[in-house]
Parts: sequence; structure tokens; C-alpha cells
Amino acid sequence: MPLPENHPLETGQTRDSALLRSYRGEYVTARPVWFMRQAGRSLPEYRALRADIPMLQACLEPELVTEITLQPVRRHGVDAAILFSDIVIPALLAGVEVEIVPGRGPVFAHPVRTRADVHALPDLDPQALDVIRRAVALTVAALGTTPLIAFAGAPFTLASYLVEGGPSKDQLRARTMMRADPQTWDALARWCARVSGAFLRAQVESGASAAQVFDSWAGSLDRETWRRHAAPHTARTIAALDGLAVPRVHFGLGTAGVYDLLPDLGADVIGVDWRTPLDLAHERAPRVPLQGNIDPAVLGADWPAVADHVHDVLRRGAAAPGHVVNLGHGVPPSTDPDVLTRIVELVHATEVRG
Ligand code: 1CP
Repeated sequence: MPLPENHPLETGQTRDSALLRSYRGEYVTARPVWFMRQAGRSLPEYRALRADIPMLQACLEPELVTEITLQPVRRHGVDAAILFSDIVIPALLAGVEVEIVPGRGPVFAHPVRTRADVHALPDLDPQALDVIRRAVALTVAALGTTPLIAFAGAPFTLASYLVEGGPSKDQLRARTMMRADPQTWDALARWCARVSGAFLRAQVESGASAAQVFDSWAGSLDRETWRRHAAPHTARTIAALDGLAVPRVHFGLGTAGVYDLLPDLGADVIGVDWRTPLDLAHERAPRVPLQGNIDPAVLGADWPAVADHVHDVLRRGAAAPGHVVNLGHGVPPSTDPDVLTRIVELVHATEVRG
């Protein structure tokens, strides 16, 4: 099934935006910019709205999702919105018990560690995604010509929370499952790919103009293990978008060692973390537009240091077939939001020659 007729890419509303043009590798004079975790605790207006409502409950209230998604667009003038949601939402909608514990992250009531645990995971009823469809439709209508980015967690990243039961330093239990019981791992990763894929597809069908898969923790695997036990599942998640003509972005931390493999998995754009200079990322994946990679740590420095670093990122990204400016990971909650606004102004005011 192709994109619906009223989709912003079909009506033309977002088709020629700087974001979409850059994701397609077309030349734009001023680079588009958005920030991972641009909605969230760095914004006082977000903290005010979220004061009395738990994180995951907020994600299931379409009006609230729309308002929170739009806050950074209004405040900073970024070139894209990303849906206010979380990678664990499809698990929650399938009926898995999970909450986001403030200051910690997602915590699952029952960690998934055995074959029986994996087989007991409930299927995601497609109707359960209606709340996401409503939230996206409302958000897209309010955004007008600003494109919305859909997202989902890659199976290894989502599964690492399910297996550990919560955040972990090095995803040790999930990595052990791959080696100790590869069949159970495979069944779990397939479940994650199904629910994440359905979540991603629902957002795009309802009006998102691009899609990003957060393979955030992929860098804790060596290349061969990633290729064997994680990449096929990431590819399945991306393939859930088959038939829907939107750009697909892959983002991971510490994934420079697999950039060359990403286009074959269906990624059209590579999200680069702060550790890999964009000129080096471009050498590793020469035909692919890049996204990134301002070091989130610089946001706490004086403005001249920030501006210097942003210029360096623009210079290094210039050779890539397209460059969407972003951070190398999410906005730290302690960030002064005015710094983000100034970065947007600086990026928009700087002409880059490819
Ligand atoms: O207000 C709060 O206290 C909740 C903090 C918060 C927010 C705002 C969490 C908990 N999730 C989110 C929203 C969120 N999560 C978005 C929204 C859109 C935006 O970027 O503005 C997105 C894209 C995510 C994706 C997400 N959640 C990822 C992938 C991105 C990444 O950071 O690598 C991951 C790993 C999660 C899990 C998660 N959810 C929340 C936290 C604190 C974490 C990370 C926990 C950990 O460190 O393991």
C-alpha cells in the first residue's frame, strides 16, 4: 500500500522542505537542523505540562503528544519535529508492563530472560496503535509544512531493556542471551522487530515524512556479532516500511565500524554520533547523506566554543551528499534551551558549499 493521498509527501506540503531534500541528497544552501530529544526536560514548558502525568501516560494522550512535539519547533525554529513518544511504547501497547522511572529510564515489571518468557510475549493488536495514529494525524495537521519524523527502537536496543528489565551499562544480559541461547534471542528480536516495525509503519501511514530507527546500543556489539544477531532484525524493522516512500535514517552510538553495511539494511541516511568526524563517516559510506554530529557536551560551554564546534561540524559534513545537522546523541536535560535556539540560527545563517 502506497502513502495515502492526504499524506504531506503526497500533497507536497513537506516534499521540498530542507529536511526532505537533504535526506534525498539534494543540494540546499543552508543546512536543516533538529535535535534528538529536542522535546523534553531541557524545556520549562515541557516540565510544566508533564508535572502531573507519568511519561508513558503522556505518550498516549494525542493532544498532549501534539503540544509537546510542537514545543521545540515553536521555540527553536528547527526544521523537523520528532514524535513525542518512546521506544518502549509498542511493548506497552502490546500489553507488556513497563514504566519510565524518572532519572532512570524504562523499567519492566517482568524481565524477559527465558524461552518461556519470550513465548509468553503478547502480540500487538493493530488497533492498539490507533492512539498513535490519532496523535500523529493531529500533530501533522498542526505542523503544516514542517515535516514530522517517525521513530522506533531497533530490536537489539529495545530487547536490551526487556532482558535486563531496565537500563544497563553494557547490555550484558542481552549479549549473553545471543551467545547462550541464540534461538531464544532470535525469537525475542523478531518479536521486537514486529512491534517496533508496526509502530513505525503506523506513524508513517498517519503522516510522518521520514523515519528514524534508534539502534542506540548497537555499538556494544562487535561487528560480526552485530551483523549476525542484530542487523537482520534492524533490517526487518526498516522493512516494515516497504511500499511507503519515506527516507529511513539509522542512528546508533559507536556504530562507525558498521557504516558500510547500513545501506544494504535499508538505511538511506546515517545518523552519526559525536565520536566519528563527519568527513570520516563520509569516507566509510560515500553515497549516503549524513545526520549529526554536534557533541552534546559542547552545549555546556561558552558560546564561542559552541559556534567553533558547529562550524567544524558543518565543514566536515560539507562533502556528504546531504547533511542534516543534529547532535551526536540526545539533548542533555541540563541544557540551556537558548543555546539550541542560537545553534539553529547559526546553522541557518551559514552557507555551505558542497
Ligand atoms: O521527562 C522525562 O523524565 C522522561 C524522559 C524521556 C523522554 C522525554 C524518556 C525516558 N523518553 C523520552 C522521549 C523519547 N525517547 C523520544 C522523544 C522525541 C524527542 O527526541 O524529542 C525519543 C526519540 C526517545 C527514544 C529513546 N528512548 C531511545 C533512543 C534514543 C537514545 O537516547 O538513544 C532510548 C534508548 C530510550 C529509552 C529511554 N527512555 C527514557 C530514557 C531516560 C531512556 C534511556 C535510558 C537509558 O539510558 O538506558
